Amino acid sequence: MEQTFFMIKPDGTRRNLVGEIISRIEKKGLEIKAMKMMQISNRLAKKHYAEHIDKPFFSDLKEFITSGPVVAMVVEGPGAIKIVRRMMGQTDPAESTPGSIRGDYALSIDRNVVHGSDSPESAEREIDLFFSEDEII
Ligand code: RTP
Ligand code: MG
Repeated sequence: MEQTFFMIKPDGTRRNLVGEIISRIEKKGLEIKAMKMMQISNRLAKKHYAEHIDKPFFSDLKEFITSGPVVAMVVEGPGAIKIVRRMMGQTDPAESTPGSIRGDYALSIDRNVVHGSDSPESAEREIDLFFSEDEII
């Protein structure tokens, strides 16, 4: 069994897409092992998006991801990391197939509704950043 970190971003909570998105995860057969609604601090944003800290879009990304509540999850299933990434669609919603979360609910790259870990290393790092061991069922 593989675990991934999955998050509904502030635009998703603001637009009341939480139920819709969680429903897709559940219907796919993936298991939610941990979940919380929280507001990301500047400090956590820098850690979570450390790989992008020197990119030109970083300050906008940090501003956005800290702008409202997110719903953070640990999602488990066989091949969960790749499966969740495929369910999300491409980073740029304009490139995302209809039927994917971003393909169905997003219009722009800087408001793309969800995050999912992109590799086993990211999954381990991100789960550890957002959850303590006793929060994971
Ligand atoms: P995420 O980490 O949020 O799940 O998104 P991702 O893996 O699909 O994309 P990533 O390359 O990790 O980028 C993180 C977020 O930064 C914003 N971004 N903007 N303007 C741009 O060229 C650009 N590139 C990336 C996006 O909001 C992306 O989700
Ligand atoms: Mg990423």
